[in-house]
Amino acid sequence: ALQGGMLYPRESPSRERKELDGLWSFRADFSDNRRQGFERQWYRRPLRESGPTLDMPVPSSFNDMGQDAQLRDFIGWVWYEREVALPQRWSQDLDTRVVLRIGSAHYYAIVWVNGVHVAEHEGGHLPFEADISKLVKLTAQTAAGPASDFYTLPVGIRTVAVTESQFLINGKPFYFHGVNKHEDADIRGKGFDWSLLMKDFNLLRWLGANSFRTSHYPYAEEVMQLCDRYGIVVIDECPGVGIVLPESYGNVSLQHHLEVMEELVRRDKNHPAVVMWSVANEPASFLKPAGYYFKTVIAHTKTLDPSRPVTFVTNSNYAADLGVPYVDVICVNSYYSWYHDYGHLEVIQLQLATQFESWYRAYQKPVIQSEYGAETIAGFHQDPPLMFSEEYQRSLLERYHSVLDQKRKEYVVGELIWNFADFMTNQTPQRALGNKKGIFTRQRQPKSAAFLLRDRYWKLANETR
Ligand code: BDP
Repeated sequence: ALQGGMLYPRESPSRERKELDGLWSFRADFSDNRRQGFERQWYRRPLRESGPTLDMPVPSSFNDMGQDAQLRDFIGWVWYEREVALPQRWSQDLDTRVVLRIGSAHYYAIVWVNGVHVAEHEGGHLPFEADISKLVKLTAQTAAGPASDFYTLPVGIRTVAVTESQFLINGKPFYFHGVNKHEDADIRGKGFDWSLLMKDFNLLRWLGANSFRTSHYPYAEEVMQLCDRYGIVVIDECPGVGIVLPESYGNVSLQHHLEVMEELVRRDKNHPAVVMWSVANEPASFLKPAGYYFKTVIAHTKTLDPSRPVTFVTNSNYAADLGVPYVDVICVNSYYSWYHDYGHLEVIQLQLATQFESWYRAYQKPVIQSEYGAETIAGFHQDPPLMFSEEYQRSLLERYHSVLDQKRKEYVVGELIWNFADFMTNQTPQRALGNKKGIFTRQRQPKSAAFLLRDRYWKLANETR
């Protein structure tokens, strides 16, 4: 049986390799006998035509990807499908051998290419392969003629506008109920990972979030692509965080900032998910040169992209902020009863209402609560609430929400929790193994505030539907 070997696929001057890892379409066969897929021949047409499919990263554990217990516990046939565009010479050059290799598939695997059965393998772990040269050359004869250059770009069309008190998407008032994220996880840090990304998107869906801010830097392009597909609205932030020293406002920084905005707009302008640019987070916008600086960066960004509003995220005092006159939407971060008045949850409502009223009175522009939150160590419980306990985070959120509920009837157009998940930071006395303001842990398990937010976001989603 050991005819020929099975070399590990290595590239060489005579061999090319095409990686098929990434997002696949997926469907578990939940039918009673688990055999509906075979009976209805799901392999003959695109899987999505058979019924509802999920996006599933390969390689990954499908059981662990979502928030659905039925799939978490599922054992039985599952179907994976992926469309592949082959380099033209693979399908046209008659001497080129094309081999499909599966590194490992648990446990019994059947493989079809264009509806044709090409391989079957029992026992996971070990590789198996199929020569599909004939098949792909046959398909090539029947397909698109000679190609010069092909590129596909999924697009979506929508409008964005801002009035004195509203954020409009397609002419309809939009309320941001979402999160601030980070590209961060155990071990991989910011390293891109499909499994992590899918898990995060499944959590966003579970939460009922409709938006996030890419705090505090542009995220991987794959993230933006998923936002387009899943209808998650994005405030796209550049890495302008920490503009706090007077030197940061010099000409060299300014020129660089303009260049970075050019790069960001160039990369992300075709994403319908992006509805606003953020040019900075928490700069010292009360310093004298901040006025000219933000006027210039914002004006430049608007020339690059006249179709989207521009903002930066402030934590300065409304009366002292020299940059906010130039933004379209006021994004304010505040940490009442966390970085001030420690433990005094009862001051939040008054302070928050005053915050909103002051900004609105001064500028008559829509306002977003772009950060709020509390450090919370999962599993710490205290009642009455104490700082760092899950009860404190809940309580703080509830108090913010009561004010948001009044003001969103007027001019507040969004709320983004700080943060989606716990993340690593440098060491300071404020941080217990990193920033713990996540509503999920760094391992993506919910703290009790996540359930509170979930109820709220789904209510908000249903209200605006
Ligand atoms: C805000 C910053 C954010 C921090 C957060 C915090 O914008 O990056 O992580 O405070 O301290 O000021 O948790």
